[in-house]
Formats: sequence, structure tokens, C-alpha cells
Amino acid sequence: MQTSTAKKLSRQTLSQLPTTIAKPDYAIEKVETGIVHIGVGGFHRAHQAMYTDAFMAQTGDLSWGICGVGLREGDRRMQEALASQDHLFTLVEKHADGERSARVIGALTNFMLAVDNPKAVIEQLASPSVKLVSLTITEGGYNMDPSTGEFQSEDAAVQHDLKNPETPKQVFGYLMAGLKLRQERGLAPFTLLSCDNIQHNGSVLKKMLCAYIELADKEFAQWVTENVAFPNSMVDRITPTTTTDDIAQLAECGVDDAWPVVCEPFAQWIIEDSFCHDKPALDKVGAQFVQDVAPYEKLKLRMLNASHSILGLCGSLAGVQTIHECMQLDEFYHLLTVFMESEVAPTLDPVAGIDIKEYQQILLKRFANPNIKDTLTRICSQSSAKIPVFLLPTILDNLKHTGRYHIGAFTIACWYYYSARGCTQAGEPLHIDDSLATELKAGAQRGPEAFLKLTHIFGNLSQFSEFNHVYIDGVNRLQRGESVQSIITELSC
Ligand code: CS2
Repeated sequence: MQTSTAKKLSRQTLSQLPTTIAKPDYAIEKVETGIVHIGVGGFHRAHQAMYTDAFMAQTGDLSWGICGVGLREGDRRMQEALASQDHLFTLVEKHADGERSARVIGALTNFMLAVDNPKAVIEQLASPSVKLVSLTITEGGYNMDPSTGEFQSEDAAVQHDLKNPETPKQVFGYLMAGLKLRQERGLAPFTLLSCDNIQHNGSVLKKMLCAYIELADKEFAQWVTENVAFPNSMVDRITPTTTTDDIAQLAECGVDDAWPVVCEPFAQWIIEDSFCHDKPALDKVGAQFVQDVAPYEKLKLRMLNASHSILGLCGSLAGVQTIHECMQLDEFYHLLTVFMESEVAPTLDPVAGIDIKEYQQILLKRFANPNIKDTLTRICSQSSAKIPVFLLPTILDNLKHTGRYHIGAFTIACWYYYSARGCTQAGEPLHIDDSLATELKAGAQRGPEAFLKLTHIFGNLSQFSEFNHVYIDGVNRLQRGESVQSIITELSC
């Protein structure tokens, strides 16, 4: 419920907002668009937009504002919310002890909905002021076949874009059109920075984009390969889905914001120092430029994201709702500790400046933050794109090097049960929010073996008989009605 004194957020009302809310201390009206970001969700706003805002505040260099772009009709709600408040929004950091800090972020200069005007988006990408294009299009957004690592060219939107290069539908169509226009106009290409949770995200983006361009224009694909930089990056900040309670709480503090973002205090951004155009000195505000991002990515994906998926899939069957509630249960807390120590840590490479044990401890604390209320529904969404990136590489490494993979295998058993029955162990319905939901359900209903043979998710995992054995044992125990809690207690011994 909104209180009557809450001020609608806008440039005009900024100075009237309560003093407890930090505001951009730079001239917002002077900010120029230096970055185009595709995929403006909560995470982008809590992370890249926050870093950019801090950078502009600290350096006074206002040439790095962000123009957001939404490619889907589903982005209209965000476009309308942001447009209604001059593209300002509030970021609320919630600490474990209840402390909160809110600040208005002024980094967004605009938000364009591509479906409304594809030409304008292509023009924006070709604008001389744009030096960087960043992406958060989700793990599944790269159109990569997970079993072969190749571009899926038969996709309907890809075929559409090849025939209609001026009115594309998918991200690669836009990027190609923008880069082409820049080349025609003699402008340097922008750097393309993927901020998705994928190992070697920049290299994957390069491979997929160039594969797409090759279908249309081989010579231009060669030019892009040689002239565009695709730095890899590791991004981290837990950002739950904004709830109506979050909006109401902010209104009680005096700000009427249609779509604020809530996040944890922690943030990390490690970027490969490889740009083909100017870059903002984000290292002035806590980001790190390094030569090789791979060990950081591997650490984060295998420790944090995989642990999230484990809690998501196992916790859902046990009827738990959020990550921090899982962490309050000893069984889950121990499960994660053992998973990180005995299944993940042995597969990691040394990471400069990071003590892996300390990293684990910090993660457990971050997950336990009771004010973040990160739902298992969010974590389980799009598991078909997450599990192959977050968990499978660890299982496969352990199978190759005779390491432990029992917790990983049990998580897949839980996912099977979740997909086959669509309910918790107590029979409460669980929704499967996944673009491959039909396939997952159909595979699971044919039985656990058939589920594991969904090769574009699991690759050749079903060919490892020792894995099969452990996985089927987990499925049998679940089917006999043994509780998740009692199984994971045993697995954590
Ligand atoms: C989560 C991530 O989507 C997921 O399953 O693991 O969104 C996670 O919260 C972020 O990567 C944290 O940086």
C-alpha cells in the first residue's frame, strides 16, 4: 500500500525525496549514452547500472550513460515503468542484520522496445557516442546447442532475421545490423560485453554472433572476427525478483517507484581487459580488469550458481520456498558445505587473490541473508539452460578424475522427480518455468533413464554407468517416499 506522502520518482521530484535516499550527485540531464544494454532486468539494474552510476558520480565523466533495449514484447512493462519515471529507479540493498540503504540510480538514459521500432534500435547501436554494448540475455539466450556447442541456425527467429535484416527479432540480428551500419559509416565497432552466467561468455558470444553473420555474409563475419572485442566477464550480485512488498516498503519510505530493485550488499565484476573501443574505468568503483577471467568464472558458476540450483531443486521437493529458509535447515547447510568442499573445490584452478575456503564461507553467509528472500521458483526457472552450465561440468570433471559427484547426481534425481510429477514430496504443485518444460516433462514421464538421455541438456552423461547407478539410486529412494532431508543428511556425511 502506497502512503499518500510518497513522491512519484522523476527528475523533477528528485530533490524532494527523503534525505535517507541517496541520489545521483551528477547532472543527470547531461549524461550521454555511451553504452547500449540489451536485456534490462533486475540484475542489470542492480549490477552494471549501479557500477556505471557510481563511476559517473566518482569521476564526473558523464559519457557512459546506458540506453536499455528490450527485445521482447514482455519487456514492455519495464519500458513503461522506467519511462514513467524518467528512467530513474531505486536500488535497495538489504543487509542480513536488517540495515537497508536505498539509492536512486541515474545511469539509464533511455529504454527502447525493439518491437516498436527496430530501425531506431539499429540507429542507436550505430550512434558515434556508443562505445560498448553489453548483454544480459540469460544463459539460454545464446542459441547454442549445449551438446555440440554450435549455433542453432534452424531457429525460426534466426531464419526470420536472415530474410529481414532491417527488422530483426533476435539479438544477433540487431548486433549484426548495428555493426554493419557502423562499418558503412566508417565508425569504430563497439566492444561487445556479455554479462551472463556462462563460462567464457565473451567467447561464446563471439562464436554465436559470428556463426550467425556467416550465414548472411561471410566477408563481414571475417571483419567482425578480426575487429570486434568480446571480453569475457564474471558478474555477481544476488538480485531476487522485485515483489509488491518491496514497492510498498519503499513507498512507506517516501518514494513511489513503479519498479525498484532489491539486492544483497555484495557485488563483484571481473572483466577481461580486451576492448576494441574506449572503456569506462570501472576499476575506480570496484570492478576489476584482468587478463584471464576463466578461473573467476569457473569459481563463481560452480560454487555459487550450482549451489543455488542444488538448493532450488532439492529444496523445492522438500517444500521450502526460499534460499535463506534452506540455509536455516541444518541438512541443507551441511549439504552445501560438503558439495562445495568435496565436489567443487577439487575441480577449481587457483584464483588470484581469492582464498577458496573463505569464498565458501562468504557464500554461505550471503545465502543465509534473511532479508533477500530469494525464491526457489526464481532459481529453478530455466533449469534446462542453467544445469548444463552450472552443474554438469563439475560432475563430468569428477567422473573423469574419479572425484565425488553424489550430491550432483542426487540433484539431477530431484530434477527428474520435479519434472515427472510437478509437485513437492508432500504433493503440493510445483510450476515448471522453463522454455523446455514440455520436453522435460515428456522425457521424465518416460522414466529416469529417458530423462537423462535428453542429450541436448545432459550431453553424454547417461553413458557413465557409475553415474547412472548413483542417480537411479537417488530416484528410487525418492520414489519410495524417503524424504529429501534424510537422503541429503546421508549424502553429507
Ligand atoms: C542464480 C543467479 O539464476 C540463478 O539460478 O544462481 O541468478 C545468481 O543469483 C546470480 O548469478 C548471482 O550473481
